[in-house]
Amino acid sequence: MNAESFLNELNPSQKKPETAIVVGLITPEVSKWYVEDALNELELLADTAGAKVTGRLVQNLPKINSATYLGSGKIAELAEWVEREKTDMVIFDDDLSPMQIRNIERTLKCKLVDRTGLILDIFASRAQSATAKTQVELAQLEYMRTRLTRQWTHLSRQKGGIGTKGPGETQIETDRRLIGDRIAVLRRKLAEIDRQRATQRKNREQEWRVSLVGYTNAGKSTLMNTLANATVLAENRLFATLDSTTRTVYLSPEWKTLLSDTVGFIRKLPHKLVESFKSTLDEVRESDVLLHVVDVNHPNFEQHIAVVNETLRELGVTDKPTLMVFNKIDALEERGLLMALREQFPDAVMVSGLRGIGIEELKRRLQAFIERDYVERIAYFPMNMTRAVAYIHKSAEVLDESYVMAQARYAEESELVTRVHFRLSPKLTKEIDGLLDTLPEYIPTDAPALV
Ligand SMILES: Nc1nc2c(ncn2[C@@H]2O[C@H](COP(=O)(O)OP(=O)(O)OP(=O)(O)O)[C@@H](O)[C@H]2O)c(=O)[nH]1
Ligand SMILES: [Mg+2]
Repeated sequence: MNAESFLNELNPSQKKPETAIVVGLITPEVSKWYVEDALNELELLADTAGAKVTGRLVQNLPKINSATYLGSGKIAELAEWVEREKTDMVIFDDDLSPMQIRNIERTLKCKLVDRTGLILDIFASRAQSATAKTQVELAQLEYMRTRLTRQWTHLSRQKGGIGTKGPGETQIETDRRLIGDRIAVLRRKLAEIDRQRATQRKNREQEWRVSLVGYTNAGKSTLMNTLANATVLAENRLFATLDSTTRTVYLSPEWKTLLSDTVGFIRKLPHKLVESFKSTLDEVRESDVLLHVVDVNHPNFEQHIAVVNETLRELGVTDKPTLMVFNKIDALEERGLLMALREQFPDAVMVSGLRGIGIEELKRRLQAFIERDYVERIAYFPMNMTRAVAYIHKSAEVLDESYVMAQARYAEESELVTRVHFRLSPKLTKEIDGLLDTLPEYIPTDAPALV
């Protein structure tokens, strides 16, 4: 063992980061700009995973090479580069097929990583709670299994087909079975978590539930902290948040909602990962309103908005009332930009979660957004039902209350009753209408009220 590796063993944090080259492809469907931006993001992902990007390689091809991803000449060039600089790994912006991996491995003498593998790695190192860990492990195994399966079919064909099992195949079959067993265990665990969460959510059915959604690093957790006075981890790294956290937020002294922060989205987020995170993302699926947080300083924020909408669609969240929240306006270089944004996106609320700018406006807009769905009722209560009237005061917003003369159906004379005009959340209509159904049916008479 040389001195350097000895020191590394002693103090792993001193370890030199692994070096990486990131690789992307421009094709007629994927523009140069898109690839540049995707690679910037891939670098950020690599950095989050603890690797240091030392180079970038982009090729322009009419289509992805199904055997080697890049053209074979480019692969040879890359191999030389890796050799010369002693690069530890090459990270591909697209997911590689098992065949591509095998072919590239023949030429490139270093670790090969693709975008999904990288994202899964980050998720695995960031998962804290038991739920997040289970979800990530499931996604990792699903990712591995598809690769094994394809490789296995390939091997079985290579080795002469039906009935002739080579030792390699047996091993892979065993692996597949073990992975399959483990996946089944994890799925059962997650189903149990789902059940528990569903019960918890049922207890909160009558409360307004708002979820923060958005691209990773948009500032969701920071905004959560500002709105709810919370201390959720927020940092300048991708996927700082993997679990959902729920806090109470007062939009005004008498107006309470439950706000949830959750995992951020990214382009090409692996399907399996989205699926595995179902328990966490149920929070989003079952909330009443979404706050879609956007980092307007990002040069590609509009594309980020599209990716988030696409991911939501994938999750089956399509018609949720959504308020766009344009964040980090404090960092906009010119005031003119803010004006332009306001003009282009008149419905978005402009805030800075970090500096607390626009937060009151956001609360007001959110409240108005929720109140749009409120329903109005007018009810007449007999004088002895003071508790019912008090209950209306407690659970709804009373717009007007007065004493009037009214006649109950089949009654001989009119009597003095309390007339209450109120607004209530659609979540309470069933309960309140149930209460109103127990009241006598009154018809107001024109006789003036006595009081
Ligand atoms: N300048 C500025 N920076 C902000 C603002 N809001 C958040 N940030 C920074 O942006 C980075 C990401 O913030 P987070 O709140 O962790 O973002 P997130 O959306 O929760 O990210 P993930 O959990 O990783 O998806 C942090 O470095 C924040 O300090 C803001 O209003 N202005
Ligand atoms: Mg976060």
